[in-house]
This record gives sequence, C-alpha cells and structure tokens, in this order.
Amino acid sequence: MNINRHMRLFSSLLLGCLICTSVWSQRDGTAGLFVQAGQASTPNPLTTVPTPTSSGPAACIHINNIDSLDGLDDPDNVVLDFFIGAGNELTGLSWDINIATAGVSWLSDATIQFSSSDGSADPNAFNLAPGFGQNMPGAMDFSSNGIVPFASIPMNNVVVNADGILRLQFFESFDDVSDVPDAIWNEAANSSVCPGIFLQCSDQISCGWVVDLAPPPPIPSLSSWGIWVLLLLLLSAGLISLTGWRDQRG
Ligand SMILES: [Ca+2]
Ligand SMILES: [Ca+2]
Repeated sequence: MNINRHMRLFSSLLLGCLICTSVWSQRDGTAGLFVQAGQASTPNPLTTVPTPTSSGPAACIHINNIDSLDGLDDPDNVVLDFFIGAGNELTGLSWDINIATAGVSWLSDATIQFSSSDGSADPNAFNLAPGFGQNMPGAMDFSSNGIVPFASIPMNNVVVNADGILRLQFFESFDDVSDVPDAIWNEAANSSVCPGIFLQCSDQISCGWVVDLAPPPPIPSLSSWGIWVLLLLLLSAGLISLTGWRDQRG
C-alpha cells in the first residue's frame, strides 16, 4: 500500500518536472534581444550612436499603458500603424521604456514586432525584447542608451510598402494567461534619447513628422503667393494714384 502511494507520488513529481522542463524550453526557444527571420541576436555590448543633431522633428513613439497581451499574431494584441512615407526604411531605433509584468509572467516575455503592413509575413520583420535575460516577474526600466543602427547587429532594415505603413505589434513570446495582459508597457522615468521609442529612418524628416503627428511647416501655395502679389500690386497702384492726385492738387 505504502509502496503504491510512493510510486504514485514519484510519478506525479516526474510528470511535473517534464511539464516544467517543456515550459522552460518553450520560453527560451528563440529568445534574443533582436530576432529576425528566426535568427536571434543579442549583441553585447550594443553599438549605439548618439541622438542625431539633424534638423527636423524627433521621431519618437510615445508608449503609454500599452498591454502586452498574448502570443504573436493573436487577434487580441495591440497593433499600431504609423505612416512614415512610401518606401521609407527603418534603419535603427532606441528604446527608453518600462515593462511591468502581471502574475508570474517574465519581463523577458514582453516583445514588439516591427514590420511593414505585411506583419509577420514581412521577411524583414523583427522582434525586440528589451527585457531579454530578465527571466522573472517585476517592473523595470530598460534603455538602449543610444540609437542602435541595424547595420551594427547586423540586421536588415524594415522597408515599408507603397502604403507607407510601419507596423508595431505588442506581444508575449510566452503567453502565460490567454486573453489577459501579461504585462504593460510604459515610458521609462528617464530617457537617453527620448521617452518611448525613437525611429531612425532613411528619410528621417518624413519619419519624424508622421510619428509626432505634427503637421509640417506651412509652405505658401502658388495661389497664396498670387494673392500676396495681387495685394502688393493693388497697394502700389493705390500709392501711385494718391501721389498723382496730390501732385494735381499741388
Ligand atoms: Ca496573455
Ligand atoms: Ca508572459
């Protein structure tokens, strides 16, 4: 009787360990700071460049209370589209973000996929897991401490389609609880480049305007110029007439 009970307990423990090992291996299957085309890469140290001093708006994506829900391409996931201009290329980025996990989910699970409007079908789509290596629950700020050029990893640029859309999908590399947020993304308290995510693009000006959602500076149209020229002509004509009238009276 006692032997049977011990055998049952041993079998349960063995089964538990097998399940545990299986889960562990799933979590770390393709882990990396960057993953592109199934190839994981974690450069240490990262090669970064300082914030560009070129004119134009800062191409910062603000990250505020974004849920990290389920596995890649789950329909519940948060997907954000940014119009950065047809044919524009994402060539690098920085991150200054905070990840706060829920329950037993790990900081390393929270991941962002960057792609064209083709999503996961984009051959240049890549995944970024800023909390890589932090295999534990918690809340923590993560910073790239500068802009990471993809060429330094090396990794392909993300080339957007004719629709000009750069797509970000927030997902969990390991979904602990289905249909429930495993973590929440926010901006870091302090930032090395900008709060959230900075995008470095082949056409930086176009990238910056649309990400900031700020209108470009107004450029006078031909019709506007025409109106100003017409007003100047009328003003000139008025002054000439006034001068002539005064001359006649004098
Ligand atoms: Ca979930
Ligand atoms: Ca998780």
